[in-house]
Amino acid sequence: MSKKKDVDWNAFIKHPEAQGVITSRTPALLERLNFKPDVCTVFKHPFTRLEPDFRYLFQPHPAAVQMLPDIIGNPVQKVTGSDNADDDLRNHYLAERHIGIVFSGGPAPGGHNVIAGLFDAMTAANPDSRLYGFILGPDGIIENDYVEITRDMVDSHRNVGSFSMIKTGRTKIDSRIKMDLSRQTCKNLNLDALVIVGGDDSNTNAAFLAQEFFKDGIQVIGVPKTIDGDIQVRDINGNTLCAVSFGFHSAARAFSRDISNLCSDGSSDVKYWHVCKVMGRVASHLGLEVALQVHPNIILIGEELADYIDTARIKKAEKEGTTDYTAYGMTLRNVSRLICDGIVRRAAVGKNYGVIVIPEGVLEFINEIQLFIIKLNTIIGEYNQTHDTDFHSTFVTLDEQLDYLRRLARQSREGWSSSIWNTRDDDLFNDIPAFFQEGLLTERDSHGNFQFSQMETEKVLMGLVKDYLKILRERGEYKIGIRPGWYRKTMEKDGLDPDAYGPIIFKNYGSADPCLLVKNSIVSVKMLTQELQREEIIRKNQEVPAAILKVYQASVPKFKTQNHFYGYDGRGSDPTWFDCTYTYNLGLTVFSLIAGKATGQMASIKNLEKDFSQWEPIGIPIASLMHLEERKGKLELVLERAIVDLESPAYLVLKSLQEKWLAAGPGPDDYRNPGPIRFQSQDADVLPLTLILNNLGGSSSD
Ligand code: FBP
Repeated sequence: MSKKKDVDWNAFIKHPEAQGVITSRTPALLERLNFKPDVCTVFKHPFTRLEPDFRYLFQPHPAAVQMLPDIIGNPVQKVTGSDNADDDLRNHYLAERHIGIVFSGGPAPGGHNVIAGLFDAMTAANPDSRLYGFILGPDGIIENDYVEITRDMVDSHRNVGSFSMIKTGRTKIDSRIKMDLSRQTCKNLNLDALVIVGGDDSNTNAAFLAQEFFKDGIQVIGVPKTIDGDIQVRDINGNTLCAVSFGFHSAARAFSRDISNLCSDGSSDVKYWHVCKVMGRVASHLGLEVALQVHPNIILIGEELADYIDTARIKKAEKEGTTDYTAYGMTLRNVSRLICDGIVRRAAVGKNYGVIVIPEGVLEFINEIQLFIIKLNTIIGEYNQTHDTDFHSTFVTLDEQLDYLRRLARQSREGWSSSIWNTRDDDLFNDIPAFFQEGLLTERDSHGNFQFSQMETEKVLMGLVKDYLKILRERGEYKIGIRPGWYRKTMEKDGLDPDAYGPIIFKNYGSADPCLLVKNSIVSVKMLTQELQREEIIRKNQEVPAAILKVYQASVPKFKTQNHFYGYDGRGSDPTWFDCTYTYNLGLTVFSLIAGKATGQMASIKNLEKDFSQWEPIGIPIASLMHLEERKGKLELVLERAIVDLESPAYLVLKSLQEKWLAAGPGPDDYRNPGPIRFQSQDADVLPLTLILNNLGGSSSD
């Protein structure tokens, strides 16, 4: 046996070439760190001022007027550049400041650039100013856990994705004690302002904190973050003040890149349907953007499902003098039929593969599921409010939870309580698979939101799809189309006359159809044999010729799926040019709002959907954007989320191209490859496609 040589591993590690390839400071990272986003024209001036812009009007909710009296009157504030400053502006603008910043909710690409923009602006105004980052989200404020953000920290995170510099969390500052602890932290740090970078719930929190800290003189500014893209602000006249939250574009591009790779793989190996669940709690904005980027064969848009009206059912009910409520909105079964239709049509032209995009929030738009979600939110919320312990600690297993629901149903049946859970709910709930029940009963987040990303939506839908495809196969309606040339070659190779067998086996033999379809009545080898014998092309007891068997086997579809979930990967992606530039300018806007003495405002950039030269930094009054929504079983004042507008150009374009993307015809698929995430501003599709298309419709700002 040969003796092993002693190897000096350290020599390898120290080798300059090894050092070059194992360093975490890759060329791509260095390029990002050195990238300098463009700044809006106003920021090229030494000072900025705020000018109230009364052209934009809102209709504040009475509850907001009552609960947020000190910030409800805020107007939209326009940030303007100024070369000169009077003493008052100079003193205030250049003052030494202490500012705290926190990330709240899910990560979104671009967050670090908000910090970078704010840091650069505040230290340019006064190098002694300090920026504190609260660790792990709002918990950091409550627990006084923070870090002072230094230039080195900023420089090593410029244009880089994730929220890793100070981390994030989902805690809601929603009780007197949490408010008091937060105030204490802000006072300890002598904060002039607190910046909350978050989604709808976090900006809701920002409004309540702005109200709470108003008398203390601590300003609170929100920043619109969420990959979901559901923070979009228009005034009552439809003027767009915030076209989309940051992070949306980068996440959509990250998902699109991966899904486009699946399109390439799928159309090469032609044996799988790739089922892609795409993040986005509730609204389908991400699904819509991804579909425009990639052109998948099938895409569901939740908002469209809720809008569906079954006219045939309505007419039938009218004739019978009744009302059929199930005719409004799609059921899970309807949706699965829709998917099957696409699969069967593609199979008929020989394409037994494809890509389906399912937004994670579609369940919210499916009648029967939405009802369960609302009822269970209420039951869990009520339980948590009236007991010392919470629902999920008391009822740990699914059986215990089902048992509790059963008790509620019994109580309501026997009339001892007016529980919203009745016997019918219980029966329907018991009909759904256990993993789905578990998903619907899963713990709500701290804001009372249903956690769609924990649901195996695609598994539920595809389960129904598989069941229905089986029925269609048994009925002979789901077949793979056979290419006529291949059929002819296969037969002739075995010395058989294709024209003699063709009319017996196929229902469209001799037609101009691109593919031959085996007759519906032939759904097994036995039936194929009987048909050939009946037509006397083979004798009784004679076996089916091998070539015919081969053709028949090729027409029998095997439905195989691969499920994928695109969510957390996109949240951690590096930002696109759009998000790098958007967020850096948001950071600069935050400083201008603080220097301009604003509070209860959300930093925003107007005209995002237009050329960069037209981008305009503004502050939007958060309190005016709030409405009442069901949370944890109660109505709460929260920032309104935007869902997909079914009249928007982006949606209408998708609608008109869906048939083309299904590609249930002889030609090739219409897949689109958007390429990798880059930050070159000259790319044609440098903005989200949804924004580009919606801008064509003139639905944006003046
Ligand atoms: P934010 O609204 O906080 O930005 O989070 C959005 C999101 O990424 C959703 O798309 C998704 O449903 C959810 O967070 C997942 O949350 P969690 O991180 O708790 O699993």
